[in-house]
Amino acid sequence: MTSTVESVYEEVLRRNPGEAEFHQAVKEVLHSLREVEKRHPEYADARILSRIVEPERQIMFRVPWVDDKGQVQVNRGFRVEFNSALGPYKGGLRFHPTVYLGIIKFLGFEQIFKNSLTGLAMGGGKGGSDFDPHGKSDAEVMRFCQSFMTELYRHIGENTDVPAGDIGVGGREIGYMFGQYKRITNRFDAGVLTGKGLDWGGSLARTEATGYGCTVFANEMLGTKGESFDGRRVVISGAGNVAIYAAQKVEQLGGKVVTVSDSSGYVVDENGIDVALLQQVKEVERARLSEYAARRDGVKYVQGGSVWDVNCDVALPCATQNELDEAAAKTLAKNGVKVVAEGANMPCTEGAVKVFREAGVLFGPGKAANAGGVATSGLEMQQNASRDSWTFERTEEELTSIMKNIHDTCLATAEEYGTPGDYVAGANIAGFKKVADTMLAYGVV
Ligand code: NDP
Ligand code: 2IT
Repeated sequence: MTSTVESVYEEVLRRNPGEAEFHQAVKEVLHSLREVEKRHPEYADARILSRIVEPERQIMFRVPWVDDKGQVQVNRGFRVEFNSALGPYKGGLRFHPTVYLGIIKFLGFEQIFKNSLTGLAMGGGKGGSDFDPHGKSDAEVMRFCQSFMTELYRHIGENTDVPAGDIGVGGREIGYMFGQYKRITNRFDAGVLTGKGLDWGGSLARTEATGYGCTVFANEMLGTKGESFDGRRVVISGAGNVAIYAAQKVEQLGGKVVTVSDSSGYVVDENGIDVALLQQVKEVERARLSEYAARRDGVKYVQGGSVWDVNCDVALPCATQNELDEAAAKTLAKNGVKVVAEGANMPCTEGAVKVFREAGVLFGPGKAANAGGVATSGLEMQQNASRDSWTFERTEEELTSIMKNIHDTCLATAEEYGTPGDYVAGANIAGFKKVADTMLAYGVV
């Protein structure tokens, strides 16, 4: 029996009911693979598509912890080990109240192709919890992280599965989890987690990597039109790790970032976002974005609303999935946006991507444009394995070269498969082919 794109998608819907985000991610990838399927019947014979949409392993577990009032709380933990053809499972942990299996599976599925595109030896995985770090004390976050790792530790390892951060998981959480892992195992296995602090095995430029990489990718996209960020007006959503460092790099490249946002609203700063103040408010004080507006003259704070109403040349969605819908895409296109590059994972809906395509707006999908974070995690693993630490400059240079390479690979692959300029097709096909060829080499496992 051979598998076709249609029948595999139907099977995914049937076997994974209610997991809308996972369906969406699978649909997009499968759609890009029609031409590949025609040219490579060997994939269908080995049922590569049916195998690649099925996680190798899914772990779900109870995470009990005690809050500051002495009350017992119970959250749910996840780790989906999706595909280890190219290397140990690799991908972040997300702590957010909206987390359920469908979110972790969409993220883990995307991660397979993203990690493949980096050219580094990393498989795909993702994990997290429906724990909400907002408003929790450091002590509560620590107790939660310790309980989470007390279960997770038995499933991970530098050659098995290497988690990192994502929404709600940054340096503080990685520290608590690494400390607990070290205590339980009595091993200083630096390579078991990435995103570590600089004194205990972390890599310079990992904090900046996703945002910097996304901006570099967008700059390459602008380059295909003979343009650059210089003098460009940029709208960024989100105010977390990815958004902050995307803004910093845009500024370095001569662009002006006029917005950032969070789940409560957005700011418009016509003088250009003050990244140092943003870091102080978000990273040091862990305050809301409204606090940024309160401390800076001439800044408009819009409660609720859509950041995509603000006109710009370049839009970088850096908050969360499906934050930019068809209506927002139409507004952006009407206002003359030239380039959209996804810093977040799947922030643009299927309808939004269609609008960009039809309007001739260049669109860089997350699995290509935000691959700088996991790529630099790969560089952190290299440094850990060789007990070395590189300079910021060397690490950033490697990151930049990986991002340019991904950009060029997307375009070359899109051209080869008959969809010139289509970064979505290019990223999906190039990411997929390496994994598929490796799965063929391994036989049916
Ligand atoms: P952070 O937790 O640092 O920041 C997340 C930001 O997005 C916050 O401003 C948050 O606002 C906002 N946000 C989160 N959920 C929602 C929501 N449901 N609605 C509106 N706003 C929301 O996360 P990161 O910056 O690390 O991650 C942002 C995106 O980038 C995610 O899609 C992540 O998967 C992706 N990504 C991250 C990488 C990394 O290395 N960190 C690598 C590649 C991709 P609020 O505080 O109000 O919740
Ligand atoms: O979505 C992502 O690529 C990440 N959250 C980073 C994963 C990693 O292992 O660094």
